[in-house]
Amino acid sequence: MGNMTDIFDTSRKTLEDIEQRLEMPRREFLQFCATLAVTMGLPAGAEAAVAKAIESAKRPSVIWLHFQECTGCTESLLRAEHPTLEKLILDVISLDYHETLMAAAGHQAEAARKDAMKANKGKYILVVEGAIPTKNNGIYCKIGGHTAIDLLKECAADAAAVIAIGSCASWGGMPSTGPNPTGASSVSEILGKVVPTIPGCPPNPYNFLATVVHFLTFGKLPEVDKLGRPKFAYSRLIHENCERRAHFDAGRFAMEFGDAGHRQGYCLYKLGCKGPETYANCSTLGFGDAGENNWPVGCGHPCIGCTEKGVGFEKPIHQVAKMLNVTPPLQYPRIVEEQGKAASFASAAAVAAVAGAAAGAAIMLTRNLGLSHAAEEAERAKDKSDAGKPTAGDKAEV
Ligand code: FSX
Ligand code: SF4
Ligand code: F3S
Repeated sequence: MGNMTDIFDTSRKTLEDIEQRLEMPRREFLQFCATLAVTMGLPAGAEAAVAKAIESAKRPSVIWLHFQECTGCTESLLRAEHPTLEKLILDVISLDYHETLMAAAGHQAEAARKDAMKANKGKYILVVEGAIPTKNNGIYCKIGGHTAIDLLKECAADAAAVIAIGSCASWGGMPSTGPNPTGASSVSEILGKVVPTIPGCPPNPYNFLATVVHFLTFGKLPEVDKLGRPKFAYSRLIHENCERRAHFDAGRFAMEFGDAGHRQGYCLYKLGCKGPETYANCSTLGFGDAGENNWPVGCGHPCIGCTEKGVGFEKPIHQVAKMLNVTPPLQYPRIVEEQGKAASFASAAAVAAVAGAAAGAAIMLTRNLGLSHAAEEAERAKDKSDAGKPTAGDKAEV
């Protein structure tokens, strides 16, 4: 790890400078900082520290490697509007090597990587997009004559921090599923240690931006879980905060695409939505500022669990999700009083009412899922007896 005081220039610029550099009104800039602070789950007032960090004139060098993937991670970052990637490149980080975006090619590109590594030894952030093939000595992904395994190890050795972006780099992603013909592996597996990961196929660009800005603000990456996922983004199930959750609790489900329930925005659980077993903040943080509901379930498609190893690209799309818990959504009133605070009669009554509602919800849940699973069992039994004949898919009927 490099010395953080070497990485950041502590001389601060004024908001006027920022206004000019980012071509963004200062009000909008401060709003952007507040949004990132909220995304990171920082306490009120932290936006000032975020703003100061972004104002810093010296930007950390970023070397971005591409291995087995579709470049969707970079594409999703290009679609982030606050700030656009150009602004991010020019003002928040110094993107010194990125194969998709750089003009250089061939030997020039190789030289750019070596130069950036040498000039920023121990100080650069290494971002890795894509899985690393390991079968047959890693020959399935080579750049400039070097295998992805060797490139990753070489670049990680002198990095201040390594971030795996996208499900491919985080846990192997789509290339690692099925028979995994190339032995696609994650960054953590190759480096033999857990690195911060931003899974998603593609991931939400704001989770990446917030992670980098956390590094800029505090000189360290955010707190992560045992899989390396920043807790601010991956500690809750999608299902806990889904806008369709009330329909789920009430037992209102879309049964097939385009039916009346689907058109009315009912829950997509019976169409195979994996929100109940997928940890991510998709239901609370829309993608790319394109407006409300800009995420898979918001657009009417079940979540396929793209962030989650063992779910995304592994479980059949119409297979119903495993219910991991029945935690009420965040927007519901909490049901446990904080310790040390006396509960008033009114709040005790409210707690009792909510607890009752939660118990009722759990009963509804069990009842609805019971119906669903019973219907699926019947469907499966029917499929077995109809073996060989075309079936109606996995659509459950109640
Ligand atoms: Fe693609 Fe990235 Fe998916 Fe993988 O995102 S969107 S295949 S996670 O590495 O480019
Ligand atoms: Fe939302 Fe899917 Fe949960 Fe239904 S099952 S509430 S669509 S996350
Ligand atoms: Fe992926 Fe599901 Fe979010 S498919 S983008 S984890 S809603």
